[in-house]
Amino acid sequence: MKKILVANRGEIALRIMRSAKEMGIQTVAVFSEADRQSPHVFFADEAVCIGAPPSSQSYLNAAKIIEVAKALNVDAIHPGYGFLSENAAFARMVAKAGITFIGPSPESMEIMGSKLGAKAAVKKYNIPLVPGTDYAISTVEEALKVGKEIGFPILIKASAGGGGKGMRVVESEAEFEESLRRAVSEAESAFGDGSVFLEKYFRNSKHIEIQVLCDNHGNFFHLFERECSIQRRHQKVIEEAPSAVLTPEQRAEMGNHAVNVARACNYSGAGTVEFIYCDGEYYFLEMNTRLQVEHPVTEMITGIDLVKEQIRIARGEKLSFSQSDLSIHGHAIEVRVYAEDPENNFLPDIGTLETYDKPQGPGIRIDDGFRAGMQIPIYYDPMIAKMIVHAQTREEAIAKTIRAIDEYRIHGVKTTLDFCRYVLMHDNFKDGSFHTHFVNQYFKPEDLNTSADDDELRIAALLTAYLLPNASAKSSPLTEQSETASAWRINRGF
Ligand code: MV4
Repeated sequence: MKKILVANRGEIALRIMRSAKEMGIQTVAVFSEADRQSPHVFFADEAVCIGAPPSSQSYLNAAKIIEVAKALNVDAIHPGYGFLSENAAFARMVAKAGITFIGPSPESMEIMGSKLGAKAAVKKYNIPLVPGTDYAISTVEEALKVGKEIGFPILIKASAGGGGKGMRVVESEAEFEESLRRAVSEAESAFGDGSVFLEKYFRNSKHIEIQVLCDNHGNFFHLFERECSIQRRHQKVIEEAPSAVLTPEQRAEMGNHAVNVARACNYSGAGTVEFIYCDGEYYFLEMNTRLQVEHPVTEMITGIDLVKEQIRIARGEKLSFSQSDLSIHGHAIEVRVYAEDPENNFLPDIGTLETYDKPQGPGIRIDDGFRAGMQIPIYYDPMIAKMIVHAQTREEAIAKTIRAIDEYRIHGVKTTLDFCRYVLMHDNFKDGSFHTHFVNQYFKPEDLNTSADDDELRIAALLTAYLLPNASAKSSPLTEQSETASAWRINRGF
């Protein structure tokens, strides 16, 4: 494997290319017209523009990407996450072109792409499943019968859904008919497959997922868990490893179950098995057949470079370690820095990154795909960066993450940094008792106390400097506006 094309953009494209380069492998970037100035384009050995900014005309254009790969004599394609990463048809096209797809087989992707297919595949292993149906429900009569058995609330899920898409909560019998009809018709139009099934709805649950790595020589290993409950609208914002609530016994059990889920679909490569955790019990939900956004927290606690392992597995190599070689070192937290306004319902806040200064120091890793002066394009996910912090204990990791958030300087767009600080300082985050509804349950925009805009803060900083010349060791507020402004914000008791 001498040359890899990365069919992705932004931080993940760069992150994949870095590992490839360290392995002595050449890299090819593809990019849309909106990403001409992106770091991944400059980092790659070769880069090709594949189309207009909308994903459908660039990063989702499978035929174009394969055409570029063939023209440049590429040996393998890494899809990253999102875009074509879980598209079995794309994986087949890649193989047909004589190119290695860095990921699982199309068959594994298809089994896990169907939630009912996944339940059927894991049946022969004793994996805890959520009480509910392992078959598609088509009539209200069937649904009501199941409803009586498992009790309300019930969650209707689309078999072809996943990641929160195609779900509907039913609170009572009276709502069932209407909800079922809507769920089927939504699933039909969104996925072209109207199959839905029922599950007992666990209202206060945690989302815990297990990282697996599997080679093509019969090795199926797990790399412990990630706790991903802090999310809004099914978009995670803070993840950590390990979870604050699992016992060592549960960790080992869940790891075994995850490995069996991987076995059930003859998995190859890096994958993630999702569980729901409620009152000390856990149940298998679904498997994601790709590298996940939050994979770095696992890398930090295990010392394993997941992308390098993906590449080695795709080259046909055996994993060089065994399950007993793996252990957890310290604690890692990832905060996602989105160009979004937490005070305005987390609406994307696009614009130019006027200031972009990253925090530094031991245990801090920033995976990003932007430089100061760049525009955040409107066409894609508005994630600016992932900041991953590693320390000896959970408490130290939280304190270090807060310190690093305070050090991050971003101006020009609103970000989720202040929101992440709010979460990290919350008692329910500190004691580990938070659930997937943390944001809806606790967060109010007023909690951020950042309503003063930059101009107000600059004026306040000037006044502070004039009235209290010795209040701060900072230099002139005219040249250090942002520093002084935020120091003032902190002095204000924030
Ligand atoms: C659930 C659940 C509660 N009970 N299933 C969301 C993502 C997908 N992987 C499965 N998800 C869930 N499945 C049962 N039986 C809770 C979630 C869930 C969730 C649900 C509503 C609103 C926000 C949520 C966030 C994470 C997980």
